[in-house]
Amino acid sequence: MKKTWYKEGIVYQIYPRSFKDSNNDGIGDLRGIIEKLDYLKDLGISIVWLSPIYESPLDDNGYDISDYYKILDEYGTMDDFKELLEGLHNRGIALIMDLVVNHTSDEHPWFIESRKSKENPYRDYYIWREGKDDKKPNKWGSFFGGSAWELDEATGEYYLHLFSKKQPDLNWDNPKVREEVKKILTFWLDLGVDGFRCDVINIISKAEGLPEGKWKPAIRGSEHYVNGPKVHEYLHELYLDVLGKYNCFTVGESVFITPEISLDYTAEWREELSMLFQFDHMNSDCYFVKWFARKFKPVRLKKAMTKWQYGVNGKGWNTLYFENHDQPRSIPRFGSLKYREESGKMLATYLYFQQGTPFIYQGQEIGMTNANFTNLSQYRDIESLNIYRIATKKLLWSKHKTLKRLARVSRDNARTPMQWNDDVNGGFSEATPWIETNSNYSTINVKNDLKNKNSILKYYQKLIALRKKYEIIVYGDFIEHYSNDRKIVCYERNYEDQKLVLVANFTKRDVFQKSPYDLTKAKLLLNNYDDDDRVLKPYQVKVYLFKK
Ligand code: ISL
Ligand code: CA
Repeated sequence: MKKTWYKEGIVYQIYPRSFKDSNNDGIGDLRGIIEKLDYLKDLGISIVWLSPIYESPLDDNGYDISDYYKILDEYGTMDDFKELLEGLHNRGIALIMDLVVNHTSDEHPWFIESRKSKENPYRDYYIWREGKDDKKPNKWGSFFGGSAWELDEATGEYYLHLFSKKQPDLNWDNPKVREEVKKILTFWLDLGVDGFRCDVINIISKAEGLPEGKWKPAIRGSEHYVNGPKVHEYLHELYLDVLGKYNCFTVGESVFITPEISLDYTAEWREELSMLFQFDHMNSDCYFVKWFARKFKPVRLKKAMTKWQYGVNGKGWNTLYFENHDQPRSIPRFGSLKYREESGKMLATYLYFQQGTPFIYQGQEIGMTNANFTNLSQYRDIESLNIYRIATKKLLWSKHKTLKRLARVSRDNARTPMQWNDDVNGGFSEATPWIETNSNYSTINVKNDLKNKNSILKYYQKLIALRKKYEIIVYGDFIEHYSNDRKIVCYERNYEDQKLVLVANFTKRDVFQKSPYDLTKAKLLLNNYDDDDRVLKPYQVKVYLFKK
């Protein structure tokens, strides 16, 4: 397997709107990130992924871009961006940008032109269709609920939007669109960025004729664009014409995908993408989509994680993540609020000792928890607001039930301001933030965690340092033991003359430690408790190193 910097790297995702506000307007910004560069360096991460900072009307917090070459005013200027990039590079940290090119904003000049007339030169940049007998062209659904089609008055035709109606899908079959994407990539790479996180990249190619979609538990119509007919051709074209000429890396967000299919994107010889995000483990507490809840079971999480380890290791490259800006916080989800510190450390260890590139989402490293919103007015996320409307009006869920569901799964759970200290608004801003701060900032914050030597943050620093020190954590193989055990986790990694063994308790009760090896013969590398005996305390995790 080829060794590369991005396999060895540790990524930290910044959601700029909620990271740090430098000018007290309640909105995080680039200068706020610049203030925190040393924090990132001390954490030990080596790559930053910046969620979108481009000009946008913010219908979907920047995942609706109206100018790919301009920084949103609220976030700063191009000079601020250059200073940020230089500040990161000076500290040995790479930067990857979010590339959102399945769709643009409806306020992008291309779409403004496109909707003007059927003859407009930009018409074919997007996907327009006539209605069928006064109805929508087909029954495809949007990821955010409702139809994926919107009627546009000017020409009487419908345009496709797999996300909000302010996010029209680009027509990748138009070579001009692909040239525009290459121009965008080249522009940012020439500025010095080190790669891209490619938003919903496996849905850019739609089946010819846009055939009717079958109703499925997932999104209606998705069988006609998930890993669509030309997706590999288009990604390979981007690689040949642009990406392959730079020492950059790409991580593609991919929905409804299997390990086998993922290799078609990431096997090195394919020359497409470096790695993918997948969602299987995100379904360990729901069915297909998060709105259909089921109880979290550790064994489901283990099965999903292990499936990807076995399916991809040695052939492609995995990503390791539990959190991002679209997911609720992982501690209340997979761990326990009662054992916040213990389970936060255990989850990190279980995840980041597997093979793949680690992704840490801002606030995860201090064990931030869900927003606890109880009122609809507290939510900002377009998906949450849409779903609330649909659930209460169409599915006739009660308001109470819908709000309870949102409190558990809403994307806003991850978007509350970063908690820096116990000053007003957690030190994020002196002004009222665009979204409420979690009131637990007085105890859960960076300042406290830096003072306390047993904090989650200190533990993350230690874990990251270990990943940098031991190649086995990056490149070792992965073998799981006791995969059907509902309480414990145990896996090993092997590399050259070394073996790592991880044992962990995924429950709130003491359990007896199991291991296929005599652990008394190994060196204890990491432990989230002080004691090391044969009983695993609630959410205890230990990692041992053997020299063969
Ligand atoms: O968040 C989800 C469900 O709650 C996902 O279905 C999500 O919409 C999907 O993973 C795509 O996400 C990405 O593209 C969206 C954007 O809203 C997300 O923030 C982004 O991560 C549209 O650009
Ligand atoms: Ca600001």
